[in-house]
Amino acid sequence: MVHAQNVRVRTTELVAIDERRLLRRLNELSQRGAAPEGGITRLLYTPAWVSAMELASGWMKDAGLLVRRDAVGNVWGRVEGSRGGRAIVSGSHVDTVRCGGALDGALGVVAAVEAVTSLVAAFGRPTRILECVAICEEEGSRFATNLWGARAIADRLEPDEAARVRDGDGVTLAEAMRGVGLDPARAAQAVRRDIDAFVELHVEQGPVLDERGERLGVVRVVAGTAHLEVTVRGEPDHAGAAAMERRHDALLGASAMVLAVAEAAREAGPPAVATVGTISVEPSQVNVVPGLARFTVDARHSEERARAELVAEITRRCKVVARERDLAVEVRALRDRPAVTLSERVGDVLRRACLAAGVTPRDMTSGAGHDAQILSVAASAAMLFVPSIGGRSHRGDEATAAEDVVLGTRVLATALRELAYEAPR
Ligand code: HGY
Ligand code: MN
Ligand code: MN
Repeated sequence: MVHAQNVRVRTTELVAIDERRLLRRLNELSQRGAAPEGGITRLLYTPAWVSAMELASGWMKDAGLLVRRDAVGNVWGRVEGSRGGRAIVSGSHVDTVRCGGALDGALGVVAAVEAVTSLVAAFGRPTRILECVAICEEEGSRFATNLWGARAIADRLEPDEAARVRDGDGVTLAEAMRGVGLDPARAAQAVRRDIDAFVELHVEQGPVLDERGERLGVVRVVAGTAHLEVTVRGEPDHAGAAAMERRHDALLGASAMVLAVAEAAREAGPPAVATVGTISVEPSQVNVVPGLARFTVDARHSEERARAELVAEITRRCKVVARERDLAVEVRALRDRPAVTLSERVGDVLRRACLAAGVTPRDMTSGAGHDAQILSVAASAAMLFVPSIGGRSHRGDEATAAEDVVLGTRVLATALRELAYEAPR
């Protein structure tokens, strides 16, 4: 159990952590879901995910925290504060993209556990409730939805979402929940209305810090993300008998649209980005002209009006291509995650902690989406970035220098100390 003494905590020096334990645990976690084809694939409610969650809850128990699994599978480690009140929380997501890296999400989970563990060991009981959380899912890698864990905490689940969304094998989210002992009917009970601040340590996943030789960033804005599904209908035809000029080839049309999507983002200029990450054709047979093609678009911008214009322009260009090629096209919105401005108050706590480390942090915009983006509706949310070497992420060779992993964790712990160990009045 946590000791009850209140240590006077006024210093601004950087909190010490167990660096070897931190790096060892990151490595242990990376073994959960190591994919034979390289990288890490840790998908929601799969055995690799269960194993990772058991690892994280074991670490929290070893620290003497109160550990519980909520109604969607987020795992919380809590130490009660001497003054109670709203909680100070740190964490990130446990799941990964397919063949992803060892740090996206995982760093924020392991660092939060290390920070809380080290704070309690050094300073005893905090004045505020202090929690670390391993969030169950953020990426949308298995099911046709994403940010499931954070949206459950923030009371942003869609009606009957668990019964409706399926994975590639047709398994519903609800069935998968039952498979790991969760009751989908209780998913809404994961909501938290008592969080004051949420702080997430995350790798930048872009090249800005690394290229400038800088070590820490504080995120001001997380870009908004629109996911679209574009369905192109033409006519299947015989690959040998149908003359080229007679065809209504859905895949040729979709291919022209895919190029148009990238052109629209390029012409909009940074930070606009648009990505076609999936495409499928029907009947998908070597000797049949595709009658149908379907692809997804991920379109992002840090300003909401500009993002709406980007989505509108992408839609317009797809319709122009369809008209020119005598095809039918349908553009359907799959999900929309608005851009958010994170908490200035908690961001300043992070900035002070960076200065305690002798580092002036760069103010940044995150092109990547994050749990903090969702949790910013339920708490004052802030994010700290450490460099991604070469800006690489969402790939097996994602990497951050060990000394930056350690620095980021110590700065996180220092910020949590200011938030949770208020100097006695
Ligand atoms: O898509 C994203 O930005 C996040 O990695 N899920
Ligand atoms: Mn990611
Ligand atoms: Mn992430």
